[in-house]
Amino acid sequence: MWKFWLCFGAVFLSCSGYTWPLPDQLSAAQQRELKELQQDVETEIEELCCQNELKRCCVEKKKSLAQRNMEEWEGLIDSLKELKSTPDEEEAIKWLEEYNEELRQRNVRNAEANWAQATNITDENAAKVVEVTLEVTKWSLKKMEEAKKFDTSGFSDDVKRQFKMITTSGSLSDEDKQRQLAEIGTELEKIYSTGTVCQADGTCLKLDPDLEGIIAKSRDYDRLTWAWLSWRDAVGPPMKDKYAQWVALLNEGAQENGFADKGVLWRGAYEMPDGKLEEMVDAVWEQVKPLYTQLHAYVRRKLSEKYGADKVSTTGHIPAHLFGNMWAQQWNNIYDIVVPFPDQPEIDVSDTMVEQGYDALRMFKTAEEFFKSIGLRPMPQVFWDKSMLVRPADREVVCHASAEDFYHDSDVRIKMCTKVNQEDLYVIHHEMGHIEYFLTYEDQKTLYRGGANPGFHEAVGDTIALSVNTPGHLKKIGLLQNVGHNQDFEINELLKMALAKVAFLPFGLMIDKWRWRVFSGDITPDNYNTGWWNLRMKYQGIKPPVERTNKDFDPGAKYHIPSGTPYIRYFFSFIAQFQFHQALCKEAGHDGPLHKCDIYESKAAGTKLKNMLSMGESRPWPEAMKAITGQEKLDPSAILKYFEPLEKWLREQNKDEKLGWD
Ligand code: KAF
Ligand code: ZN
Repeated sequence: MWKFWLCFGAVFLSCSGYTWPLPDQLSAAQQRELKELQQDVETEIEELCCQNELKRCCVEKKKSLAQRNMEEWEGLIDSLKELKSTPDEEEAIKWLEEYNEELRQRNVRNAEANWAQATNITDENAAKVVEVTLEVTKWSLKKMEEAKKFDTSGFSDDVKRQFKMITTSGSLSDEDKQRQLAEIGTELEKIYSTGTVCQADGTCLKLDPDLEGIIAKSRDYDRLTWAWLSWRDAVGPPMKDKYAQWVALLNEGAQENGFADKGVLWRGAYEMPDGKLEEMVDAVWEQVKPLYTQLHAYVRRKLSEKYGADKVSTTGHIPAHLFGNMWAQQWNNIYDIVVPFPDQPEIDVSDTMVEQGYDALRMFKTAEEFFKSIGLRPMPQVFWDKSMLVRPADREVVCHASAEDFYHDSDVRIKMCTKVNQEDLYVIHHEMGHIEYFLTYEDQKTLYRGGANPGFHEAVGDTIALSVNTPGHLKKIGLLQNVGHNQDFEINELLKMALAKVAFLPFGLMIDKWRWRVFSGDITPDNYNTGWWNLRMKYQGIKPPVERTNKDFDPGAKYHIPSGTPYIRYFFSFIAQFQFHQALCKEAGHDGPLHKCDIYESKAAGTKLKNMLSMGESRPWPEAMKAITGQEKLDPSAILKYFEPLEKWLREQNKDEKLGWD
């Protein structure tokens, strides 16, 4: 009834053709389960024998493995036969199969419409996005009603999970309101993406690369104030009323479906009882706050020395426009101002990249090479054919980077306005992490083609970039010539990392604290801006460089607000990526300090990562966390360990400083 070919000697070695019995009296789900087991066994056999050992002894090994697995296999079939699902569940499974296929086809169209608009902003393309969104809503509502007719109480966990996903919705029932919501969404994003600032001499500047470039490079206090303020004045006020309408409609949809507000639904992605997510991130923040406070005090002192004590007090909030980043979310662009040991070898590679003639394509190839080196997939041809890697000259586009899954034939793409510098090399790794996740879970059911939670999706590329950005690795790929081997160099290295990672944490936390309160009605449209700045001041210890009022709408100047993208995922990611990094480094056999680890070429680390990625969204995130780190919790001990030497150094530097900003 079954047969398998074994490896016969080195020359005629063949690993395929391992055929297993699949009894047809089993349900579709059971057959699928068996097929999955079969695949696992085959992979194991291939890895054990045929890839590694082209030797005769492989035959014996394979025989015994096959024998053992056949016993397990037959046992499994017997137990499944006894456990036959009920006719109801059979029907539900069949319904789900059709659902997943139709969902996939709709996702294809949805992705195409979004892509067309994001890479060519026109009224026509916007109208198409609205139409497709309305179709999707209509279809999901219909399917939700059908799904509710099943009594899922006796179904298996996997079937229940899918039904829960299908029936959790925040859609409005009224079609006019659905349309209004979709239209406001595209308008807000358009205001942001097409926003420009014109100067007295008639030249007009875009956010990317012009205004962001000024904030990153200029060291002129007034010029910085001008760029900071102009961007906010250009896009904030035109958005404010629309944003309030948008919030009201989202809340109405949530409430129609039995939720208190849209924030509850957003937090639902983490599958924790409401309130627990905020509790978890607050607890994590409390643990990393002492490190942030040290970094803040050190940077504040340096900025005060640079711009004068009249501009930057050494005891209070820091003006928000001096961090080299439009939103003060990452501070690495002012590394030159705060560098602890300027005489140590340079660690920023932006200039070298330009000198070596890097362009966007070469940067993407560099990133791809790393992913391949640990055994992840190369970018498919369609990726190179269809991605948008630089800003096109002839049309308006959404320049904020993104990765898109088109749900067929490994069609995956990145859209980005790449500039040749180290920051964008990092963003490329970030985006390619999304792509690797897409490719690794592409065989999952459509409903499960997502991250274990949204934070996992954000953490993949960043985890890889933690290796790439080590001076050791940058030297390996020829971007650094000299690497110091002393404590001063290490402090420089860790400080640069902290400017990107630690500085981000309170920003990553406050954005959705603001939105959760906006959704709950705690912060009303009259207080949008005050509420925003209260959180910026409290968590980040920064303040607006000029007085702001509630006519301003500074939240709108950050992409994720007009685009309606939840943000707590990034806070989660910035903690989790250090946990992942630590686990993968262990797998790669790294020993020594965590910040020196580079998992380049470690197939063991790659396999560990791949196993987690392949789960997609099929299980609650703590299980995925366990698969990669061995424990289930979001845990800041890895990031704290990583920065331990820096924290010690900062404490010493700050011993005479007043810490904090109240
Ligand atoms: C992350 C890393 C470094 C710095 C800063 C961050 C946070 C954040 C920021 O403020 O810039 N980073 C991004 O926004 C990167 C873009 C993205 O990859 O996260 C992108 C955002 C996006 C764009 C359009 C629609 C929705 C979200 N996310 C994705 O492309 C994405 C998200 C989930 C699954 C697949 C792709
Ligand atoms: Zn991302």
